[in-house]
Parts: sequence; structure tokens; C-alpha cells
Amino acid sequence: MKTTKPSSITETSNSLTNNIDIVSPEGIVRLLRQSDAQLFSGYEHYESLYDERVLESIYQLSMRFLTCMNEYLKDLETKKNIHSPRVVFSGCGTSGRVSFFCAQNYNECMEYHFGKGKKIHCFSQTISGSESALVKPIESAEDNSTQGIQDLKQVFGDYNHTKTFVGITCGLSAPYVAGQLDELLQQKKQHPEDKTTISLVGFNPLECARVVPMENWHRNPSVTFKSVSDELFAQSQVDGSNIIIVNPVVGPEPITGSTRMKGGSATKIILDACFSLAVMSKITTCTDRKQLIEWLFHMIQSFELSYRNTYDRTELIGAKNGGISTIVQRAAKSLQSNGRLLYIGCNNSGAVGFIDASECLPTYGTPLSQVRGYVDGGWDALYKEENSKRGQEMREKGNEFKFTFEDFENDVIKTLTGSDVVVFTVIEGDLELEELNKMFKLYGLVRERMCSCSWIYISASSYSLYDVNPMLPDNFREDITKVLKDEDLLLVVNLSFSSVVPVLNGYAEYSLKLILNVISTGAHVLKGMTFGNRMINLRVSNDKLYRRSIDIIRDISNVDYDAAEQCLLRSIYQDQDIPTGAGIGQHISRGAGIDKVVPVALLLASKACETVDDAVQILYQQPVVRSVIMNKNK
Ligand code: S6P
Repeated sequence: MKTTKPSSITETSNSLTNNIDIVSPEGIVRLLRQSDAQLFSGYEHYESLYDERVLESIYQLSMRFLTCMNEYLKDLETKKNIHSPRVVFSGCGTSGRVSFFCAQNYNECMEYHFGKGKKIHCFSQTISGSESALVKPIESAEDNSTQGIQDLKQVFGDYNHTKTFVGITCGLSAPYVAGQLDELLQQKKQHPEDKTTISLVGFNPLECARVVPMENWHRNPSVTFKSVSDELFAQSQVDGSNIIIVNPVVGPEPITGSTRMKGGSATKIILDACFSLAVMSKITTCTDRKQLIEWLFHMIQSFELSYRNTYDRTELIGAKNGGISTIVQRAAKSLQSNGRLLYIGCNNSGAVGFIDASECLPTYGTPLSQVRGYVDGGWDALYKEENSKRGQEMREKGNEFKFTFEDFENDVIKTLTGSDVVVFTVIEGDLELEELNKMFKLYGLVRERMCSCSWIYISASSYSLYDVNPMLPDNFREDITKVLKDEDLLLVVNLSFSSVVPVLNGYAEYSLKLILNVISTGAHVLKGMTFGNRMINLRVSNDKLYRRSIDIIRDISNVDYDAAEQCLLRSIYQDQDIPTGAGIGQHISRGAGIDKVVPVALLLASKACETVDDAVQILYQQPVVRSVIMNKNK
């Protein structure tokens, strides 16, 4: 495979995982462990989470959160502007999903600590494709900068006091976010008194920001993400500019470009650390910068320890040996036989599963029904509101938007077979006995259908200085062990280390995210959905994925960029003429709906097939592209 100098680290192939598709399930877990280590240990010569400039930027952002939270709470007393959010996160795909989850969490947490029984709306978010994209990825929405600006105006409304915007784009590439950043920058230029904090969070150095012009850009056609981020950087150097750039490098993703993995984790770590530090400062009334940075450092260290314990301090009950890889193996077997991988959880552990599942469609082309998360309370649990009107409206969008325990019981259980794998997720401190009992009930019903079941239990006792939820009774783990049947598995992760972790279940959620990322990634890799560490069944559904597809074809088939693009276009237009004057936007709208666009293009580029029809036929018999190419080369 040809390697090229990275123009973007998040789009670079990680040399650690080049052979992830040909190692054992244990090997896959070890490779992912190494790749995740880069999040803390750093990558090459770039700055990591622990470097001074990065810690300083997280600290600065946290203090902006604190100011916004204080002003909101002041207004809450007088019931002024209580529906105007003061901190808005924004992102596309995983960045949007993770920040949605964080915003809901932080409001709930503020309610608990400072709300005095009142509902809090201090944090909010925009996500490309709207909240429907939480369930059903709409990758093309990422390219729409105009919509980004509209969503931004809507979320902030007329409120023009202290506010903070955090645009999150792992690759420093999403036009949706670029539009919002640019809009806020222009406002600042026109109104120098504007006190809005503009923040950009991403995981590339600024010189690697995307330089491709953004189609349909509303102002100047030559604008790129890089030109916006360069301007942001220049302005950030001006005293009192209120511009904060948080961009540690966490290393290339283990599956190339799959920023749902390290990118999503780093997003969560940074936002959780910012919010937690703000709350700690408020609770302790500590304003000493040195002390606060010290706490921040310890928090990141505790996330690192959580990473370490997740991979290496686990106990697997129900099997003679093995760890996470045993569950990976079972999940892979299920996907290989067209079975399903289903997650069941309450509250935040349910949401973490739900997010992991929803990313398998854009990443691997897996149907939404094949890898899916069910959450007790469905939308109400995600919105953290009972009987919410918006939750009801989302349900009305169709079956894909229904994912409560009742939906699972009524619609899914009767369809389960021995090929399906069901994973129950529990975070200690995140659920009550009644909720656990609901999970036991579903477990009993699932068992009757002869499915393979696993429980993941994150034990996080005695780690929190300021607990949000009362801890579960001590015997929860025993309760789960008692109901465990036959060959079913219980994976216990021990996170019981003492450290400065206020208010959130952030470490445990990160730990669960890591495990589920490993299970879903490992299962798809073992099913043959990657070529080396490249996902090759991706949907060509936005500009970034169009260009990533060309890179994949070029690198794997050893052809130049133009030849690779030609093969991609032949695959998209199925060997028909390309409409005259068609631009990338048109190629994407045609290609997004077609299955196996990249695998077919790969067979054309590597000369394993002459025509698109031949390639489709061959892939029907042998879906593993690497095998087809290897057979041809024998
Ligand atoms: C990645 C995921 C994508 C990205 C989205 C936004 O695994 O499938 O949906 O999250 O493309 O990327 P970025 O770089 O703007 O955060």
C-alpha cells in the first residue's frame, strides 16, 4: 500500500493498524489499545492533551463556561432569558452527537447542583441535519454552511449578552461549522464591543485544516476551512479577543478517518473537563489559576487511567478466559451471519450505546436495524425530559426513531434469533434499582430467544468528590452475576481509583464508549468490512467522504489521484456517461444512494474487473475486496 505525506492527520492511515484486518480478535483489541494510547501520549512531535498550550486553552474555555453559567443562574433568579442558551456546541456526525449528549448532561448537572428545582437551559447545541441526525446520519448536511448559519441564529435568537460558541470538527473540515465560525467572526468585526466567545475544537494542527473550497459558500467562493481557521487564529492573538482554539493532536484514527473513535473521545474529554472544572471552581470558590490548571491536569490523568483500566483492569465472568475480545468475537460472528448487534441501556449508558450504534451506517454501510441501541425512555432519556413534546415529534418520524425498551419488547424480541447478540450496559451510579430490574426483565425475554447476551458493567464506586447520583447499592454486581445464564458474559471494568472528578460520570461513560467502539469496530473488521485499516464500504455522501474515497482507491490500488477519481465516477455512474458539467455535489447526490461504490471502484482501479457489472457480480460472490484482489494477483 502506498503511503503519502499527511495533509490531514485525522485522514491519515495509522501505521499501527495497517494489518488490523488480518490479526486475531485479541490482536484487534491490542491494536485499538495502542491507538487509543496516542490520545494521551501524543503523536509524533505534535502537541497532546497534556501540553501547556492545550491545557491553557481548555482552562480558558472552562472559565468562559463558568462566566456563562453564573450569568445564566443570575438570570434564573429573576426568570430573565431562561430559554436563551449561553453556551452552544455545534458539530456534524459524531461531533454533533457527542456534543448533544454533553449539553443535555451539563444542564441536568447544573439543575442538580444549582437549579433549586428549576429547569436549566444554559447549554444547547446545533447538529448538521438537525436532531434527526442523532439517529439517522445525514452526512450531506455537513457541507451546508448556510444551514449552519441559520441554525446558529435560531439557537442564540436575539440574545446578545455573554455567550460562548464551541464549533467542533475533528478534522477542521466541516463547512457547516465553518459557516458558523465565519458568521460570528464577521459579527465581531462589525461590532467590536461584541463579547461572544468563539471557540474551535478539533484534532489537527491548524496547518492541516481543509483547503478545499466550500461549494455554495455564501460570501466568497474561495473560502476554505483553512482560511476561516487562519483568520480565527490571527484574531485570537489580539488581546481580549475571546477566541479560543483547542486542538491537541490525538493521532490518526485506527480505522482511517473514523473520527467517531479517538476524535469523539477527545471531544467528550475536553468538554467534560471544561464543564467539571467550571463547576469545581464554583463549588469551591477557587479562582486560583494555578490550582485550577492542576485540577485539570489530574482530570485528564484520570481519563487516562480510565483508558488504562478499561483495557487492562477488566474481569470477564461467564467464560474461562478472554476479555473484551470474547465479546468482539461473538459480535463478529453475528454480523457475519447477518445477525444483529443490539445495545440495551438506561440513561447515559443507554445514550452511549445508542451513539455507537448510529455511527455504523456511515462508517461501514451497515443498515440502521443491524446495529442499534435501545434506551429506556427513548427520546425522553436523551432530552432528559419526561413526556417531552419534542420527543413525541421525533417518534412520529418513523420506526427508525423509536428505540424505547417498550419498542424493543413489542417489535424486536419476537424477531430475535440465535444469530443476534444483545449487549446490556450498566454504569454504576447512573441508574436505579427499578431501572436495572427493567433490564433484567428484557434479559429474561431475550434469553428465551436463544440470543447470545453480554453485560458490561462499569464499576466506578468511590471515585467522585461531588456525586450527582447516589451510588447503587453494593450488591448490584452480585445481582447481575446471579441472573447470568449459560454461556452469557459479564465484563466488569474496575474504575475505582480516587481522583478529582467532580459532578459527572464522565470517566465511566468514556470507558463504556471505548468498549462499545472496540466491539462494533472489531466486529466489522472481522466481518471483512475494511481493507487494511481503511473502511471501504463507506457511503460517498459528502465532500469529505468523496475525497476520502479517492484517497482510498489511490492508496490501495497504487494509481494516481485522477485515475482513482475516474474509477470512482465510473462506479457512481455505473459505466454510463457522466452528465456534462456535473460537479462534486451532483456526483455525491447520485453516489450516496448506491451500495458498494468504493469496493466496485477498487476492483476497477486494481484491474481485477473490466466493467462495473463484472465487479458487482464478483462482489456478490466474494464480498471481501482484499480476497478478490489477492486472488487476481496470484
Ligand atoms: C466519523 C463519523 C462522521 C464525522 C463527521 C464530522 O466516524 O462517521 O460522521 O463525525 O463527518 O466530522 P468532523 O471532522 O467535522 O468532526
